[in-house]
Amino acid sequence: MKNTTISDLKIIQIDKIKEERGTLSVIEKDVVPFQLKRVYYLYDVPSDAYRGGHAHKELYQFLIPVSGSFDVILNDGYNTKTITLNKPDKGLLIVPGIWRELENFSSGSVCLVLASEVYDEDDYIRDFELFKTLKTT
Ligand code: T46
Repeated sequence: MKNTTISDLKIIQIDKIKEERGTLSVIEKDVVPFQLKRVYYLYDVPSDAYRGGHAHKELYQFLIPVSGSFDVILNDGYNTKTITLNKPDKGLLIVPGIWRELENFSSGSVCLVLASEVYDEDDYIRDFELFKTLKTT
């Protein structure tokens, strides 16, 4: 398990072109520190639902609240931090080795995720006690 901490997480400003006819945001290849291999998005999430509840061994992800808002609770085995994502021009880079939980989704919210790898269930750690043990021993 990577020896990463909460301080390795980053809020990244996404360029935007604001005009009277609306705003366009763009993410080019140097904005995130990985090569994109997958995009997925969460939507129609009930306000009382809980997503995540795992860590990744190798995966980097960039989460963008393209609509609405939600909270991301992050844990590195020692410390916890909650970040509210609510601006479509600000995304959160989550490095490997960080436990994440997503909750408090606003009505109609959409979480777009750029990921560094294709889907691989073997990259997940879904047991928090195991995660803590791997991070702290
Ligand atoms: C993360 C948070 C933010 C696939 O088949 N392909 C995929 O690319 C993904 C992401 C999921 N799935 C399947 C696996 C499960 O049967 O979709 C189902 C739901 O996946 P999961 O329970 O992992 O969904 P979340 O929202 O709890 O977690 C997802 C990502 O898995 C995770 O990496 O950080 O969104």
